Amino acid sequence: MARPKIALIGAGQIGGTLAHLAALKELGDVVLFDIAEGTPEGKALDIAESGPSEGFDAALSGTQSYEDIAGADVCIVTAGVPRKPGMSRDDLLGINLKVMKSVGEGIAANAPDAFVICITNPLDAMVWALREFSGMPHNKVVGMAGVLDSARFRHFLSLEFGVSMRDVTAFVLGGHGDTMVPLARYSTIGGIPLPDLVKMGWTTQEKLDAIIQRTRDGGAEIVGLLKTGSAFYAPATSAIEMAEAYLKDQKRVLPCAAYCDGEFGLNGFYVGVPTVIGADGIEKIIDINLSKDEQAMFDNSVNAVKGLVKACKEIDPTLA
Ligand code: A3D
Repeated sequence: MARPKIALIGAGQIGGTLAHLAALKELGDVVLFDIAEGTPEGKALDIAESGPSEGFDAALSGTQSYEDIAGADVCIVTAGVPRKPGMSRDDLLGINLKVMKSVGEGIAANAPDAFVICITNPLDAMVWALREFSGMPHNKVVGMAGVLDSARFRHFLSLEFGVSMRDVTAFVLGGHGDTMVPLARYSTIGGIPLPDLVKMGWTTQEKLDAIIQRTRDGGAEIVGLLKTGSAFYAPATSAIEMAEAYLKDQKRVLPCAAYCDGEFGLNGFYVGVPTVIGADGIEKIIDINLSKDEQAMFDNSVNAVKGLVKACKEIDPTLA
C-alpha cells in the first residue's frame, strides 16, 4: 500500500516543524508548498538528509505548484503572515483572507478528498473562510487551536501540582484568543476535577485563576519571549496529533475549531468545541451542558468570532 500523502501549505516556522514531525513519526510522504521560492525545497532536503540518522521512511519534497499536492490525504495550512508591530487585526485579516482564497481553491482543485487542518490566524475566521473558498465538506475542514490551548493548560497544571503531564486532562472551549474558555470543572488530575482539588487544599482558587489567565495569554507569552515570530513547536505538534487521529482512524477526543450546525446553539460558525476525530474527519461534536457562567464566557468568545467573520464578509463580499 502506498504511503499516505501529507501536503503542508506554508513552509515557514510551523510548516517546517510539521514536516520534521510527520517524517519522524512516518505518517506519510510530505510535500511542502510555499510561494517563497527555495524555502520549501530547502527544508524538504534538509529534513530528508536527517533520514539516514533517524532511520525513517518518508519522501520529502518542496514546491511552488499546487499540482504537486495532488491526491493529498491531509493538508495542513499555515500559509499567511503573523501579526507584526504596527499592524491592526484588520490588516492581518485582509491579508490572510486573500491567502485563504488561493489556498482553498488550490486544495479543492488538487486534493478535494483531503482532511484539511487550518492553523493560520485569526484561526476561527480563517478556517471558516478556507472552508467557504474550498467548498469542501464541513467535517473535512477543521481548525487547530484547542489542542494547543489545552496542552498549555495541562503543562501549567502539571507544574502547579507536581505531577506528570500525562495524568492531566484539560478542557478549553471557544474561540482561539483572549476570550477562550478553559473549563476547570471538566479538567482533571488523574480524573479528579480541579474544583475538587481546590476543596482538598491541593491548590487555591487564586492560583487556578492565574493558571487560566496564563493559558489565555499563552501565545502572547511566547511572542514576548521570542520577539520575532510566534510559537511553532507546540502548534505543529498539536496539528500532527489531529492529522494522526484522522490517518489512523483513532477516534481521538480533541478540542478543535469545528463547524457547528446546531451544536452549542450555533449555526454556521467555526468555534472551539470538543470533537471526535477519525477516518471521517470530524465524526462528532460533543455538545456538553454549560453552567450559566460558562455559557456567558462562551457567548462572549463566540461574539468575538462572529465579529471576525462579519469583517471577512465586508472585505470579500463573495463570502456574504
Ligand atoms: P511563518 O514562519 O511566517 O510562515 C508562513 C509561511 O506562509 C511563509 O513561509 C510564507 O512565505 C507563506 N505564505 C504566505 N503567503 C502564502 C500563500 N499565498 N501561499 C502559500 N504560502 C504562503 O509563520 P508561522 O509558521 O510561524 O505561522 C503561520 C500561521 O500560524 C500564522 O498565521 C500564525 O499567526 C499562525 N499560528 C496559529 C496558532 C494557533 O494556535 C491557531 C499558533 C501559532 C501560529
